[in-house]
Amino acid sequence: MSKMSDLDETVAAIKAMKVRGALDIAVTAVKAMDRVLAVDAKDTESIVRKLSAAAKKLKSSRPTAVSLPNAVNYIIYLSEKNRNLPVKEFRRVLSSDIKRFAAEQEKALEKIAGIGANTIEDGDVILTHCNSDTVMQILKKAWKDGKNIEVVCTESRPRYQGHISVEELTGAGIPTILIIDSAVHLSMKRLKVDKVLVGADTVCANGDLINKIGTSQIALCAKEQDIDFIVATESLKFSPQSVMGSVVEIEERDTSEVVEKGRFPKVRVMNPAFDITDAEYISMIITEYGVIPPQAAYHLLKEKFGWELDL
Ligand code: RUB
Repeated sequence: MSKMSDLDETVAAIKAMKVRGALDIAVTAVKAMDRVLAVDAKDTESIVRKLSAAAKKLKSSRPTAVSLPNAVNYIIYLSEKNRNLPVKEFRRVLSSDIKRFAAEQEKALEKIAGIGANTIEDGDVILTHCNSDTVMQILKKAWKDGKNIEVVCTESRPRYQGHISVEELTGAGIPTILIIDSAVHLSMKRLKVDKVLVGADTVCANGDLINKIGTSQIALCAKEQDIDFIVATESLKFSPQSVMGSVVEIEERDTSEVVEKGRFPKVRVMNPAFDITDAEYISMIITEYGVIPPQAAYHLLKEKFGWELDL
């Protein structure tokens, strides 16, 4: 069997969720593009073509988190802008732009951790779903700032990303409670949850949130119990495509993640990986630019993605 290329390995790792979480997926993808720059090529045009083919493959690896196309399209935009440069110069400029872009995402995460920690109060009980690096950074920062918090993690079936959150939080010394996904409503009451804090795969122009399956049910429970439902996300996860009317594709994953193949031969098994939470259930969105209401998503998009939107 022939050895997989570096790019194919990255695509396979994202598909298999060895690399997961919207931000990590985006940063891993642009780093793979940086390595494409180094492959043999006689002129700039052939690298531009290779980058564009790589972008297509990377974007097809997982369909829902918009951070992936946003990041990859940005690198393609830069490559188009610089395509008249001699090959050596093109490589140098693009590679440093990619590194700058990846570093900016790290900085955005750090900034959000600081802003997010300010929204947390001493004694808060916070419920989170799945595993968002952005949420983890906020919780760890709040804890480090001396806020005595307790975190409730859902399992997040079928892939149990909640276990990753539990490991991270307990590793930082934060008191943590693990619940099954269907115990959210009961636990909110029993554990006196003060806030829900989740990450994002995509934020649409109308402020709707797309995140791990089950998020929208948690938002409904929070609304019913008058608990703040807060989203933490880098601006990279806002969708310019949604401004142009596109609907975000919800990933359907293999049903073997839910039940072994052939167990219920006459049953249609479904495995949607994400769902949509209506903007009206969201109290605020924490971004690296500060805390905004979901209704401000369109303005942030125009500001941030002007280069792509051409509006
Ligand atoms: C992960 C998920 C996370 C967001 C945000 O889904 O829904 O909440 O991606 O994560 P999956 P982050 O496990 O299917 O990738 O803040 O790390 O970008």
